[in-house]
Amino acid sequence: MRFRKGLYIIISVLSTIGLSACKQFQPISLYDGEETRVKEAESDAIIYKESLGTLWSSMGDCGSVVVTDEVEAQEGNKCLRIMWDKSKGCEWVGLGNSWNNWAPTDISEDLERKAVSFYIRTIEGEVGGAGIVVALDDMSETGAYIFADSKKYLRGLRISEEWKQMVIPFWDFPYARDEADYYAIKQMKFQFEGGGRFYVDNIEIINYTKEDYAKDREWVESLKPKGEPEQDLYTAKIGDAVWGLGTTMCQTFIETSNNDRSDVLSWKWNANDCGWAKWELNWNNWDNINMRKVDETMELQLDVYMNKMSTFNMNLKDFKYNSTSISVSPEQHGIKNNEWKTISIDIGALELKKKGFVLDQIRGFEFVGVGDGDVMIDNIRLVQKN
Ligand SMILES: [Ca+2]
Ligand SMILES: [Ca+2]
Repeated sequence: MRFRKGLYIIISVLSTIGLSACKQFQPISLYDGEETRVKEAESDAIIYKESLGTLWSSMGDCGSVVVTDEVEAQEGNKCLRIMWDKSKGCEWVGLGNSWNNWAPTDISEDLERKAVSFYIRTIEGEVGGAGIVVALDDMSETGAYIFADSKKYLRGLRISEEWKQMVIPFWDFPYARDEADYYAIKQMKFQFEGGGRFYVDNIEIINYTKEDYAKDREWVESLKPKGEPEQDLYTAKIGDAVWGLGTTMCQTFIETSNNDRSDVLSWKWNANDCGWAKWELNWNNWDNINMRKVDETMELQLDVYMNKMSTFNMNLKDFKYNSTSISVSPEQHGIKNNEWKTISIDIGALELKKKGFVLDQIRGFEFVGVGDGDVMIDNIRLVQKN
């Protein structure tokens, strides 16, 4: 153990040095240097780099995993070509490898500072995501499984023929739910779902903090052109995107955190004797919001947590005095007390065009409390329906 600790310090120091030489969004590489001591660290971090080594795959008649140099690798000369079609009747398809010579690895202290990272590109064309579930398996073969959701983990908007990095933080794996023992992790696995044709390179464990994650998501956000169909209305740092923050006779509306989330909107109101339990959200600096590409294939989603059963309305408005109201209530959306729930509102059903909305001059949502209520709201977004 003492040796490992020492080694870790060496790695940390070298990583820090390495980092300053890298571009901001490059992963911290543990093995760039020529020093042999650094090379020893490979077993701590690498799942796939150039050759298969102990990487195993189980694809049956449903696909293949091969090392190839038929395209330019993300790093080095070779990458993996992975093709699968689970509908051909395989119960399980996937691959796996240890990053620590199959010894039990205690990641309990790394939960908030490491991540699984890999690079991915399509063989041809562009897709929104890949059916890859990443698992961290413990010594009893119980794994914590998480979907490699492009919307959360891809450093980019879509998977294309360009290499893009997918980074899945250790802290997001559901160890408790899946009863996986993070004191004794044996290997990382990919489980493939649906169908896919991708190249993958540099699967490894990298240093990665919540600050890194926040920066990555902010950067991805900046890639989104205005007027795109998918829009984030609120995830964190509400800033000037709302009016109505603070405490009045009718309500207390603040940005706060609760046990398992930071940066959520907390809203308590009593509109029984008072007509001003409301706030308004504009996610384009109080300028025109372009919803031209937001059509019936899309839905509005928000995460809602009710400290007590509450009903409120969301009035969508444009700058031309058009308005339409959406009601949110426990009965309509199956919301239970003290539990986060993602609710979806069908945009098509709002019939914005029919109502004469000027779709590139949207003002935003006005939230209006009914009776009295106490809710938290997070992750308001416009997304394609599944
Ligand atoms: Ca490679
Ligand atoms: Ca949030």
